[in-house]
Amino acid sequence: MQYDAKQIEKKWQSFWDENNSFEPCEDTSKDKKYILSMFPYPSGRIHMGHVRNYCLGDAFARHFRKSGFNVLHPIGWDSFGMPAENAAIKHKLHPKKWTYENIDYMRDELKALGLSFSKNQEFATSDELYTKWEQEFIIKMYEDGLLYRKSTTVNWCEPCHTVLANEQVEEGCCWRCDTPVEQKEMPGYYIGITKYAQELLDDLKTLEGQWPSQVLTMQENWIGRSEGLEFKFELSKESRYKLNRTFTSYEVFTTRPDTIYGVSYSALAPEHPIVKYIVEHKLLPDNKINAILEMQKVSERDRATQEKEGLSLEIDVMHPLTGEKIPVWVANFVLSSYGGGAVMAVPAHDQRDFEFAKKYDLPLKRVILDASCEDNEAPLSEAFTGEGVLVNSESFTNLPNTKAKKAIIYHFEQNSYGTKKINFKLRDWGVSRQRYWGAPIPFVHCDDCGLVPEKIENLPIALPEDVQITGEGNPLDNHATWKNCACPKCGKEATRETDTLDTFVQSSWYFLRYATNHKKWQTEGISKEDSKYWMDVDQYIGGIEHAILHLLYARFFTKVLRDLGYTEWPPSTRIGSWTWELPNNTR
Ligand code: ANZ
Ligand code: ZN
Repeated sequence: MQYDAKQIEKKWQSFWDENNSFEPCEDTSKDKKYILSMFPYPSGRIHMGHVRNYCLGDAFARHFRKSGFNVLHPIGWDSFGMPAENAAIKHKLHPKKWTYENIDYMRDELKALGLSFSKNQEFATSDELYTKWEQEFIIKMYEDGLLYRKSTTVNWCEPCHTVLANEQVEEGCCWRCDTPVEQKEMPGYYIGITKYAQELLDDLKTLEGQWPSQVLTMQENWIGRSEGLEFKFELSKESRYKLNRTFTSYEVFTTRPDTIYGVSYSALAPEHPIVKYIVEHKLLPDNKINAILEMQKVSERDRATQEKEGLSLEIDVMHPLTGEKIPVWVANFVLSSYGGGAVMAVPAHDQRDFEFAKKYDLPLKRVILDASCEDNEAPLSEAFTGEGVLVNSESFTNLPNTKAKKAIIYHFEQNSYGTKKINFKLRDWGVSRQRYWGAPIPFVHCDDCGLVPEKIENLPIALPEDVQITGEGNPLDNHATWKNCACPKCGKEATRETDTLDTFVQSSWYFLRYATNHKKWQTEGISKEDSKYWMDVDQYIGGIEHAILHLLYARFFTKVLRDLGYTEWPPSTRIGSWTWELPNNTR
């Protein structure tokens, strides 16, 4: 006998279709399994990566259905984003048409594979109802102080008149027109994920044995908690005078207070306010000012791979303990957005500081001795970063450096010179995109009232359909009738925000949309009852490329929606498990 795939499979696929064979049941007394495969971007056609991923999920779903569980195995579409706009530019197709036609095509492809997805729970993130809820969350976050607007440097392409994501910058040039990308100050919206940094870190422990350990490590490093000392460097009298008394001091953060007596210079980021002031007021010779301007042009990302570079700012600060004068430099390896954007440099014990000091002939002061080394007098060929005993450190001399760390922090605190400080690498999440095909950020700019959130009853703020997409500028910005509106607060003429949300926002809560019965969703949004029953996800299947951002944002949104009162299922942060059995939700 021959297996006639075309005929037999079609027959059963139709049977499943007609009988709604893969819908979860509403009986919440049954044990459940929520099997989730990362939803696809509707790029046009299913590829082998999709097949692999969705077959894995399907095997789980079918196994648990046969074992008597109530199984939620949904599919949907992560349907906002750049490729739809690129298709619009290239093929002159409307992004919406392109997207929804792709969805129809790909849905049929998935069906032909025999995958057992729920039909009723399907949705696309560009559906207006999904946008409506997302905009409401954004407004609530704003009211809670979790979402805010601020100016930062972004990649800017002048000919295209647009902001570029890091991924759209190729060797320093615009991916579209090949013009060198500039760094430009622009306002944008940020979500305060750093407020949840500690909780996001702590909860990784609850995922041990469930998520792959390398994913946990990657998240831990990304959150990047460091403990150390924060203190102020006081500018010398002459330097204050030189800076027209605009500055008296600046903050630095160090994880190595035990090396405080080894400081031989201090370095500021090229964007540090003092550096900016010096440039603005031309307080250095032209060649130095120009060199600083050049440094500022390079993005922080590119600086990481550049050779260490800097110059003396011709000012100095006082050592907080010895009162000795310390020269201040600007250096390209100092990040502007971390720990005050300034460092105390200890070339003998920090490799970056070492390389910089060698290059510019700055002094080296050794303050920690290597117990395992015979000759501590020999010149260092690289920084000594190991443990050891303090020397040349006044009353702290002879202390083991781990003890000295604590003792020195204590000494700073006692004398109000500084405080113990915990820093995170994690940065607030910039969610603004100057693009058309995304969820509009629901705010209005009013000359009198400033930034005003849209009224909840006016949501969703849907995208206008009649737009010209050329790749230049933001189509929403050029759409007068959409952009001009009434201020929700005072009613006067105002303008709509034209930025749209990063597509990662949509993928941060889609699992909660699925976990609500589709009928309830139409009227209620996320159902507390349903989400309590279905969450957590019992098995999540997807690519390792999402190990950091997506999984972190998803954990974060889960906490935020809980704190905003949209869900009340156990406040666990687990959205996935890589084992068969889930332990009880405990926190
Ligand atoms: C002096 C020192 C001596 C340091 C030493 C290290 C070793 P984490 O938090 O682990 O990344 N640092 C502080 N702010 C910085 C910035 N904005 N840009 C670049 N580097 C910065 O590391 C914190 C350490 O990184 C801090 O401790 C500081 O250098 C540097 F033997 O201070 B350390
Ligand atoms: Zn107003």
